[in-house]
Order: sequence, then C-alpha cells, then structure tokens
Amino acid sequence: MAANKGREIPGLLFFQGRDLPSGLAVKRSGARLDWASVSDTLPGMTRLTGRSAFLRLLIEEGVSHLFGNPGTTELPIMEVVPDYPQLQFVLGLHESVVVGMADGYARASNRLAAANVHVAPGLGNAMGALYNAKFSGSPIILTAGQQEQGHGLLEPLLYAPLVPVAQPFVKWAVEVTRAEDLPLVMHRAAKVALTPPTGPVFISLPGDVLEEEAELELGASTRVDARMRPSDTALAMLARRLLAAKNPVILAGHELGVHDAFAEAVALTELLGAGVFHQTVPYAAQFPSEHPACLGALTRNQKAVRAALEPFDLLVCLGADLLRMSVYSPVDPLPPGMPVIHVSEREWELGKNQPTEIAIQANVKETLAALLPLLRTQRSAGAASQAAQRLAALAPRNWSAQQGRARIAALEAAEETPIDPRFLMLRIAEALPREAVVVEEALTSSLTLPALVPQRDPKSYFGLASGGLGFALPGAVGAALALPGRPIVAVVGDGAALYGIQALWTAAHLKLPITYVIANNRSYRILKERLVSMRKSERFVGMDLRDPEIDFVSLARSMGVAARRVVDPQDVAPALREAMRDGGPQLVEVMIADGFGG
Ligand SMILES: Cc1ncc(C[n+]2csc(CCOP(=O)(O)OP(=O)(O)O)c2C)c(N)n1
Ligand SMILES: [Mg+2]
Repeated sequence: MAANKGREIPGLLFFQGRDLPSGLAVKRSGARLDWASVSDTLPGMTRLTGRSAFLRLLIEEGVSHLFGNPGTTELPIMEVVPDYPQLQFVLGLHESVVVGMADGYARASNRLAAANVHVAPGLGNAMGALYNAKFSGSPIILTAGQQEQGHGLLEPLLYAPLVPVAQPFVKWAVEVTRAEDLPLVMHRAAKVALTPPTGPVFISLPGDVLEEEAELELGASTRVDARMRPSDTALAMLARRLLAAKNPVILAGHELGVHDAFAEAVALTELLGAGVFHQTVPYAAQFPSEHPACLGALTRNQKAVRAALEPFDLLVCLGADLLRMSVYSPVDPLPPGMPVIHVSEREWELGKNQPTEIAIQANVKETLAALLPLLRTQRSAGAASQAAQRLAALAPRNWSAQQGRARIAALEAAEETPIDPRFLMLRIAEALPREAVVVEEALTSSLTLPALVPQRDPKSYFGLASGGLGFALPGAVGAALALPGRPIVAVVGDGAALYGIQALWTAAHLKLPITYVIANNRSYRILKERLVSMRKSERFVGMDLRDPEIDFVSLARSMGVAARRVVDPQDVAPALREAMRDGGPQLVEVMIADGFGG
C-alpha cells in the first residue's frame, strides 16, 4: 500500500503519513467499531466531542482567554468550559464588547485571542469591532455557534449563513462540517491569524459538530517564522539610497512597536540625522516621543501633511501606514515627486497609493538590525557631522518643544469652566504613572494628548485604528488582562463611550486596574465642527446628548464601577489621583466645554 494513500479499515478511514496535512486519523461516531481494540494501532488518538476538542485545540494553540457572549447555540461549549480551567472565560455583555476585548488583548499581548459570539445576530453585532480588529491586525480566532446542519435549512430562529457575513473582515472564514476536521481547522486558523500580516479569522461551529464524538488526533500547532530580512542586494541598495539623501525624514509606524524595534529605529535616526514623524493614524506606539529627533504626530489633514513633508528630500516609511487619511481632500498629502522608501511586512500597504522608489516586504526590526552595520561602515565622516547638525536643528520644533508649548496653552485655559479639554489632557498627562498604558478614543478632546503624553515603550499607547467607535472601553479590559501589573488609563469621549459601555461591567467583574476618564462634552463635537467647516451649516441635528443628559457616574455605579464627576477645573487633578490610587476599575466623568458655548 502506498504510504500516501488512505487505507480502509471497515468503518474507519485511516490516513497515513502526509495524506492529510495534520496526519489526522479519524473515526466518525456513527461507524460501528470497537475503539478499545484499535486504539493500540492509532497512537495519539483521543476520543472527544467536538465541543471539548474545540477548547482543547484553543489551549494547544496557546490561547489563555476566551472572550464570549453565549446563547443556546454556544451552550455545548459553555457546558465544557469548566473542564478547562487553563482557559479563562471572559463574559462580555454585547458582542461588539466581546470582540473589542479580544482586540485589546491581542494588541497589548501580541498573542492569539479567542472570541465566541452567538449565531447571526451576535456576529452582526460584532462586525464593527471585527472591522477594528482587521485594521489593527489583531490575531483573533472568532467563532460563533451555528444551528445544526440540516436544521439550519429549515430556517429556524437565529439562522443565517455566517461565513459570508464575517468574510470581508477576516483573513479566512470557514464553517466546520465534521468534528474530525476540527484539528485541521483550528491549527490552520491559528497559523493564519498569527502569520504576518496578522489578523482575525472566523470559524462557524454548527451544533451537530460540537455534539459529535470522534476519535481525533489533536495534532500540533505550526508557527510561521516571518521575521524576514531583505536580501543583501536590497540592503545594499537601501543603504546607498539612504546615505545619498541630503535631508531624509522618517515616518515611524506601529510595526516598530509591535516588533519591539524602538532601539533600532532610534539608531537609524541618529545615523541619518533624520527627524521622525508618528504615522497619521497613530493607533499604537511607534517611536519614543522624548527622543530629540521625534517631531510628533502628522495630522490627517492632507494640506498640513504635505506642508510638513515638503522640506525633506526622502520619506523613509518604517512599518507605517503610508499617509492613511480620513476625510476627502483634493490635495495629495505626499509632496509631488517626493521619493519614498517603505519597509513593511504588510505587502498590501507597499506602493498601495503612492509610487514607492524602494518597497521592501520585510520585518522592520530584522531589516534595521541588518542595515545599521552597513550604514555605520559606509557613512563618511562628513555625513556623520551633517547628521548631528540636522538633529540639533530639530530641537526648537521637536516633540519635547511641542510638549512645552502644549503645556503652556493648556495652563492658559486652566481657569475656564466648563473645563477646557486641553487642560483635562494636561492633568491626565501629569497624573499618569510612568508604566501606565493609555487607551484612547476621545476624538476632539484628546487632540492634544499625543503632544502631552510621551510614547515611551511599545505597549504604552493604544488608540482607535479604524475610525469605528467602540474600541476603548472594551479594549482597556483586554489590555488589562494582557498586561497584568500595568495600570490602564482609558481616555474616552462621551459619545464613543456609549458604543462599548457594557465593558464597564466586565472591568468591575474582574476587578481590573483601569481608570476610565470620560471627557463629557454632551455632544458629538467632532461632527458639529465638521458640519461647520465642511458644510458651512450650524443646524446641529442628532449631535447633542443633552435631553436628557447622560449621567456616567450613575451608569458606572450601576455596573459596579466606582465613579465621580468633576465640574471644577481645580478638582481634576485630585479626582484623577484618587481614582488611580484606589485601584480596581474607576470612572472619572469630567464635564468639559462643548466648543459651542456650552
Ligand atoms: C461605530 C461608529 N458610529 C458612528 C461614528 C461616527 N462618529 C464619529 S465621531 C462621533 C462622535 C464622537 O463623540 P465623542 O466621543 O463624544 O467625541 P467628541 O466628538 O465629542 O469629541 C461619531 C458619532 C463612528 N465613527 N463609528
Ligand atoms: Mg462628546
């Protein structure tokens, strides 16, 4: 018998060698066979239900937290959760919160997260959060229970095909049709989610598959080492091009944070004498703000970005989204003809919108580690002194200088009531412990936050990636679980908070060290500002949260989170101090100016 052909035993299909990718051997529960008598011939086989296999395979793949919101179709899974204490079940009270928590966990830990939601309506509720997770590249195995195969055909309550719903926002979507396929599906799902460019995957789990008993070989996980460095030829070309530039500038992206490459990026900056901008949508830490070369964040205003880049003769984009924008403008943010070098592990981003002179698909940390010695040996003595001069010239406008100016502007507004959001951001910046992690989604209120709070380490900051609101409240829960010992401070707009408010209950339930600061301007201020600036109208319909006003203190307390409200600017600092000192989840609601006289 050929080793790679299936071998039939009566009632049992036995695959050998590489016939199936995971070396899987299976007996379906319907077939009549005495398993005790054959198990000797099938080493490594385990008789399991689909539901137990699902949880065991998650654990084998290194998953420690299963975020979920259960319904009837998930009851088979919930029944066996207590059998696996190594897997912590984290209850979220809405599916967007469930996926938001998994997103926060994955982003803060760089580890695989699992989230389980309830059939079609639950998956539908999760789609906005899944969109966020896609943008931030979070490795999440998202699953949903599904009506039993066949039963679904009768179109019972809650039934709809799930794969087409999830598909647009995930790297891979599949429905499991046989318990025997679970090892292959789960291992593949984990591999796909974790292989750069990382991202969520979706698995639909019909009830009959979860019930089915099968003799499974659980197999083992595969991790793809994608820490690619460029070829020697590409590195030589890169070094030559960088050294030929007279006035290069670096666009630092979140891949530097994800791959812990701050030290390498700093070394490159110093060798080139190049200023460093944070990327236009700064949703993770990118480069240490306090380094003298850091020029702070580029805005999302095309004209302003173009003006900021115009003085330079080369844009070096390191693991960044190349000038991702928000609203339309006829102006191209890249100055015409500006040459671009782009290194990213996300090949889709390379040359996506802008012609790129040197586009390299590689891991930024590995690339820089290989590049730095070349630059050191090839750089002339003259180039070294020019680099030093360029760096020194940045001092009056670097991040630290900007921070000084932002502090003064905030202090000038210190007496104002309602409280000026710039003053609130200053007080938050001052109250933050050094090891704090900031999770931010405060729109107009937090505009000055990146200028006041330095990015110090790769895990110090997580912001809204996609523009879809609802990340911060649940994201902070995920970050707290991922980074035990680090205090989490979530700075959130009143509007944004209400897209994930149920996360407060989970934070209270798990007693997580999160301080939620709600910047309450009783409105969707950003929409008002845009209605005025873009449409020249002040007829604000659907942008006020006033009648009735929302009482975040009562909301928080109703979910078990200690809370206080601040109205007087002098009370901001003590309230933040007390909240951070008291531990556990705390909420500070700060009544701030709405920008339109209220
Ligand atoms: C899921 C989702 N729904 C709606 C929007 C549109 N939107 C963008 S900003 C915003 C208002 C945010 O209000 P708030 O958090 O209070 O911040 P402010 O504008 O007051 O600074 C809304 C509704 C969105 N981006 N995402
Ligand atoms: Mg608001």
